[in-house]
Amino acid sequence: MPVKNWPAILSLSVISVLPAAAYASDPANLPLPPRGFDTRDNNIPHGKLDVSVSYPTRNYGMRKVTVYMPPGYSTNQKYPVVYLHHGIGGNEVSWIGQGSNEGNADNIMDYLYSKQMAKPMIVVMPSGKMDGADDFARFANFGDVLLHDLIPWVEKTYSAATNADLRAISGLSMGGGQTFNFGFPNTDVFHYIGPYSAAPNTQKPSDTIKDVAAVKNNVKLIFISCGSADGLIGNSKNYHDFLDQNNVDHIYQIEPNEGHTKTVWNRSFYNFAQRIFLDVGTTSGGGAGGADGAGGAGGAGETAGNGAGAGDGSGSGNGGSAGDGSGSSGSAGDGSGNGGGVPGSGAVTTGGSAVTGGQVSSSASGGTDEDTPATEDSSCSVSVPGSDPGTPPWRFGIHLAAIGALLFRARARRNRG
Ligand code: FER
Repeated sequence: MPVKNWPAILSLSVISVLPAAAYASDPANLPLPPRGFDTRDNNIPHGKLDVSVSYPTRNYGMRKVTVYMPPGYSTNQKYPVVYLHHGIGGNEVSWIGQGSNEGNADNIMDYLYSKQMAKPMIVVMPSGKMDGADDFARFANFGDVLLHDLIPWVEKTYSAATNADLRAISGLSMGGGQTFNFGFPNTDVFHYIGPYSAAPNTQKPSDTIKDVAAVKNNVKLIFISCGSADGLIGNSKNYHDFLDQNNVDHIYQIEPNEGHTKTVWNRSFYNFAQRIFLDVGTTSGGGAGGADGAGGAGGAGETAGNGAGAGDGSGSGNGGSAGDGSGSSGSAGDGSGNGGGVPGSGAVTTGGSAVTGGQVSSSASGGTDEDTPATEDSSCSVSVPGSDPGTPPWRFGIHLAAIGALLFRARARRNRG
């Protein structure tokens, strides 16, 4: 194996020293997001929103969807897509803080990009309730629409990647139920599954997971979250237990003392979005920009060539090569940083294997932007072998590039002196 894959080697070697999960796994206990992660910040770039646009369905006429495109969205590249579902009283604007106001996915994505904590992705927020006899049927009937109307329309209308390595499904409450119900039977369509505070529409694990091996082989991240005080937690716990019993890696994130609240949903989307699409290749893999003289760390062979410069900003590296098909973190940049932020130009690849009833207050209850508890805390225990929720593997490359830059400059100074 050529040495240029050192970021991948390092991230794998770091991961391999993590203790294997002891089943049954514990909750992940992820740290709280920093203050302001879900509020609009006028000092950072914003993605573009297509709010409440219509798309055709075969059986329900025109239906509504809101689409978030990342800052710098360009049709020169294909983006991964996360399909993000609302709760019982929601619609296509609930996840952008309007209507029933269940979350702030747009602000959270803006925040994550501003910190270089997420891969550029399109966030598709459909109205996920079709016609039907009752709410269970209305939410269930969206499954067929998602697979056969919405996804094809998104992939035709936006610069969206079209393979399962680059598709995620997520959602809150009734949308969390949809995430379980549509995600697990379709592991050839979605390789990341993130249900939050799943509602009683959630089908039994034994009904949605008929093929445990397919889940293990296909799904790169299962992220289940719920408030510890949510009367609906049993729906999530059932899956946690089933997955543990079948030795299927997953993150089980319990938000302490939270009920069925927007606080849980925003934190959950923040945690999920930064852990998806990390190790897969697609078009134009761009490396992280290089530290001075050290060359850019390789990109994960991902979509955007938007490598931000590590180090002192004078270096660029020349972008990572595209993912190598084996799920590595991409190869290193080529040294000799010079110029600024040159996007990589990797070829198209698909990355490889994975690392990796009660009462409810109201679907719109819970924290507002203002009362979202803030501040960091450093406790973070890991329940997922092969995946470190604290630091996405590709970020090690950036650290290494910075270290390389320091060494390079120290040597240059010695040579001069
Ligand atoms: C229920 C409790 C909660 C239920 C649905 C919900 C249909 C959904 C809540 C939400 O989506 O926020 O008994 O039955």
